[in-house]
Amino acid sequence: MTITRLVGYQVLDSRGRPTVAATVLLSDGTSHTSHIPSGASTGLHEAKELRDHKTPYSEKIFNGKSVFQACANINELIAPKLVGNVANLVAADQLIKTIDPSEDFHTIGANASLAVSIAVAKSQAHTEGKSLARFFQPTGPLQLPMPMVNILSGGAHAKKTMDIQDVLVMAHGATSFREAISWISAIREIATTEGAKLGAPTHLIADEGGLAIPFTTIESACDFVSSCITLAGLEVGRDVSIALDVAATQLYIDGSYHLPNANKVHTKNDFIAYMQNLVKNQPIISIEDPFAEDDWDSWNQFMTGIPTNLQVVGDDLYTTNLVRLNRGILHNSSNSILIKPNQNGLLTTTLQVLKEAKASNLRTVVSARSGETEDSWLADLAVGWGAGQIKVGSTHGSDRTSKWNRLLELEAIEDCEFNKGQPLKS
Ligand code: 2PG
Ligand code: MG
Repeated sequence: MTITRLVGYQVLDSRGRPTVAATVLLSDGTSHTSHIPSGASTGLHEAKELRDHKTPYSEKIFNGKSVFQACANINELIAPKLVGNVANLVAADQLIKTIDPSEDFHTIGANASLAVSIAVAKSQAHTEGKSLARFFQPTGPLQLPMPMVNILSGGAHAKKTMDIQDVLVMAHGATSFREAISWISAIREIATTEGAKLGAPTHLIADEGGLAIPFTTIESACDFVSSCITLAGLEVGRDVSIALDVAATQLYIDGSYHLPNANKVHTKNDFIAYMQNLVKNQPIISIEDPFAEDDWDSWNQFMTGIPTNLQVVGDDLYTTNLVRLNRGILHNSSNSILIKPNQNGLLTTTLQVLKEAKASNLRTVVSARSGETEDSWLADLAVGWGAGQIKVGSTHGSDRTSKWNRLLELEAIEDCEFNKGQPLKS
């Protein structure tokens, strides 16, 4: 099918902030739209989102956060070269790279590049009569990823009610995706009731639909979530375990790690020892960004003293960038990577990073951002790319449920297997 129009325009994300949308119109009269997410705890090495505080479009109403220039780049730079072509993801991504050859898409904006990349992928999938998941994996049973779901939020997602960004759960004892999600939504509901008993405002939710209950220590937050798992009638460690996103780049100031709620400042060596004890003493099976994005030494030292099978995930460390991933593989910095397409800027090169990680036996966790929309393409990518896990925030808010519900739909209508391949730490 041929592209007859490509239109970039501004829409709103789950934080009520502007974000980029792109719609491809095809010669059969159909249209295919993508919405782009946006982070709050963004890594320094991410591909660059273009916002109008740096462009001539800068205006007061969105305080420089509008994305009119990124949309104009789609309409003025990319559309004239794509219209008239057959919808083809690989060709579109190559074309975008010739329009902005910079490594981080700082010229046109990674929000512009990714919007087009996804809209073209959806268009090509449609042309081939497939869902986006089946476009990437045409035959064989689809693997449904293990969900990693937010219960408590802190850090940059909840005005620092906790020092760390997320306490999440993984229902590794569940036998299907729907069972995992139903267990977790029960735990999330119990956390609301139990949090209210502590006097927390549980009717207010954080950026990713999690509860922003204040906890002074990481241990007390983990104990709270463990008690909610038990109250749901599930066994901690057997059915459901804890995952953390420390988002430690946000805690790192002048070479030390600052935990203001715990009233502690740790040297690097202290913080490594603290993290090693934490993962031994709590039912934690996965820990993301325990150290800052460029503190490579701490990552490497941490990896030498951790329980077997603990999952150590690099998010800000890698920023879905092939060069940084290869450095991490070489130095044994982690055994898992978070994959966020908007940290990279294009679908084809994001997939390349995921494939490289898999080839090096790193576990892959496809992830949404804290600013999301109702678009559910991430769920299809996680499945079509065979990622082991998916993280899209909590079970609240249609920006989050759109992804869970799409995965539930795929489980209901497709030939699927649930990816339980997550050995427990010992
Ligand atoms: C993260 C993400 C999603 P943000 O750190 O993993 O939780 O947050 O999108 O704000 O970077
Ligand atoms: Mg993270």
